[in-house]
Order: sequence, then structure tokens, then C-alpha cells
Amino acid sequence: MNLNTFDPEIANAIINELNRQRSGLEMIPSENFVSEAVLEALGSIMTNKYSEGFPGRRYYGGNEFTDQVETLAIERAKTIFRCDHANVQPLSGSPMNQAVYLAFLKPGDTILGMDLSHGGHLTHGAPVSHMGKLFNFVRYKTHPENLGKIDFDELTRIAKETKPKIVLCGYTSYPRDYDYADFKKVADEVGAITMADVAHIGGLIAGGAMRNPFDYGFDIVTTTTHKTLRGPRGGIILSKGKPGNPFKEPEMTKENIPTILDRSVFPGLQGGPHMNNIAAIAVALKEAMQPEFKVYAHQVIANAKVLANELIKQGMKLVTDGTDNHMMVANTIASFGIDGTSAEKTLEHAGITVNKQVIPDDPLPPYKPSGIRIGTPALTTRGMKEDEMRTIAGWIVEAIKNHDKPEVLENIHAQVKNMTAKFPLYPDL
Ligand code: DSN
Repeated sequence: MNLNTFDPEIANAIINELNRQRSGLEMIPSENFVSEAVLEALGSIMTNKYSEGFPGRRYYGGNEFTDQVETLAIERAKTIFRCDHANVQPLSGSPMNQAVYLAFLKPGDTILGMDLSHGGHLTHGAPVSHMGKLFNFVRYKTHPENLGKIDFDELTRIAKETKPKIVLCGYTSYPRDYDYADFKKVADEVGAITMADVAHIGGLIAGGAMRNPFDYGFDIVTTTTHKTLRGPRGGIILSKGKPGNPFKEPEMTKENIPTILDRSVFPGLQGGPHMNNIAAIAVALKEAMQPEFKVYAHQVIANAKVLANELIKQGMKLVTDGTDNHMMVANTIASFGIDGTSAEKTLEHAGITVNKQVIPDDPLPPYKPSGIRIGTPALTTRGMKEDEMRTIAGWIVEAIKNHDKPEVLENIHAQVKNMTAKFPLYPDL
């Protein structure tokens, strides 16, 4: 019995969500549209199989074909990110980062990561997270007046003082690129492991549009698979070095990092990997190896730069005054006196989806912060380019300035529908 017949409530919700995605402008920087090939693998019978262990070393029988799938995903990830080892089993970004911390740290050990309001992620030690309670996160910040660059003198001072076991760079709301060599230098001075969480920019690195931390000697790189990388939800842990036998506890040495990581994911943190998801990740990685993906990755950034410049021209203040990647953080309070929560709601009314966002050292609380975060990956996947970005920047500012005028918002929404109709999404669904 098909879904529509058996469970029309769910079927209708899915259709409504499809129509929402088709007719609106999706500008949350962490969202994207997977291909129909990825959807097909994700909805496949691979979901039926238990595969605890790793290719060739499973705890269950019947894994001939899941081994093929996982091996392909691993090999493609290694090729794309130019490293020796990939674990494609983390169920998403949080368990991915947790598996790294739990692999190398004891409770109370120190991690040096980015301040959350300056761009760091919840899994980089938010006090409300279990990791934030278990480990001692210390933080570095950005320079607002220096294009958001990190103050490495300050970072070195903190590192020497606190002796972190891991130096972590990575972000969820930082619109610039990192100087990985500087992080590596600091980590080497204090004998720390270098970890880059490139969840947001994994696809931009894969497409050759942003720096790859492995080119600067990093030990470990983590990335989610569903943001700029444009796959299904999931996480990948990448490292240098060849893995040994995952069933034997290795010594805590840098050479053993791949084996320690594998054991931390399974059996340390997770049980059976989701093989339908890994199949879909493998498909997305194959897509990321095609020449068109490079074009997409560079266009994501070109679109973001045009959007940022247009927003600035029209009076929007952006954190760090622009962007080097796929996102920007707009200070809507300083620009137009409207908080991020109201701006998010206003834009939704106009058919534009963004998310509220804290700005560095935000005086307002996270549920009603000073700004919004805006990104270009999903619109770029739909085929939009610089001209559309200029028009959209105008709509964003017009909507926010007229947040109390429903007729203006309705009018923008109608224009959004006209524009999105020209960039068909999932025409065969
Ligand atoms: N929720 C993701 C984001 O929007 O950046 C990070 O996990």
C-alpha cells in the first residue's frame, strides 16, 4: 500500500513541504536541496540492514552489498578531501564531533574553540550541551574591526595558559575563511591535536572554492554531509594515517588516530550505521567529484558576495562587513531597529526563509537576538545567480523596513513566487 493511501496525513504534509520548498527562497545557510539520485538511495531498502562494524569486519552476516556501499563512500570522501582515512558512520554533526572529543579526552580536559556568539557551534562547548558540561571549553574571539580575523596573539596566550588537548577551528555563523596554518602553529606549540569542523563549508572545500585544513597539516577534519556538500543528513570524520584493527584497543598515539576515531564512533558512541544514509552519502560524494560541482561551489560564494554587497549598499550592517564564504550575518537591530526573531518572521511572511542569529557578544538573548543569518547554497543549487541575488537583497531590505505592512510583504511574496517558478525544483516528483 502506498503512502498516500495508508497515511494521507503524512503524505499531505510531505506534499505541502515540497510546495513550500518549491515556492519560497530558502536562505538558511545550512540547508540545501539533494538530487533525486540522492533521494532514491536514501529511500532504498538499504535501510533494512544492520551492519555494526566496518567493511569486511561486521558483527552481522549478509553485508556483502553494504560493504560495497560503505567502501565507496569512504574512498570517495578520501579522494575529495585528500586524506588517508574517512569514517562515514556518524549519524549527524553532533555525534560526529562528540565521537572526536570522546576519543581523545577525559572528563575535565580542555578544548580551545571559537566563542559561540562569534560563530562557534553548539557542539563546540555550549554550556547547555552535555559536551559543554563534560569538558572544559575555552574560547577565542574575532576582531569586528579587522574583517573578523582571529587574534592569534590572544589565541596563543590562551592556549599556553590553558594547555588544550584539542585546538578546534570551525563555525556555524562565521562569514570568513580561517588561517589554518596559524591554528596549527599554536597547536604544535602546546602539543594539541588539530581539529577542523568544516560542516558548513565541506562542499566549498570539496569544490575547490575554500581552503582544505589537510593542506595545512591538520590531524582531523569533521564535516556534515547535508549543508554545502548537498547530501543527506550525516557526518564524516576524516584523518591522516591508515586505520588498524578496530577490534583491538590501540595506544593513544598520533599514528593511531584513525583507529581511535573508528572505535570511538563504533562501538564507543553509536550502534548500527544507517546504511541507506551511507548509500545516499556515497551518491552525493560522487556528485561532488563532478566538474559541475566545482562550478556550483564557486557560484555559491560569488552569489554570497554580491548579496552581501547589495545588502550593505541598501543600509544593512553585516558582521565583519561582508563574506568570504556562503553566508552572512546581518545585524538587523543596528541596521533597521528590528530584532532577529521579528526579522525572521517578517521575511517568512514574504516567502524568504532565514534564521535568527546572535551577533558577536550579542547584548540580546539567543531567542530574540540582534540579527539574522543568510546563505546562498540552496538558491545556487536551484540555478540562481548574481542578478537574482541583487533582486533578493532589495526584497530583504524592503520587507524588513516594512515589517508592519502586511500588504508590502504579500506583494514581495508574490514576486518571490514568480521568481522561484522560473527555477523548477524536483520537476519529476
Ligand atoms: N544547525 C546547523 C546550522 O544551521 O548551522 C548547525 O548544526
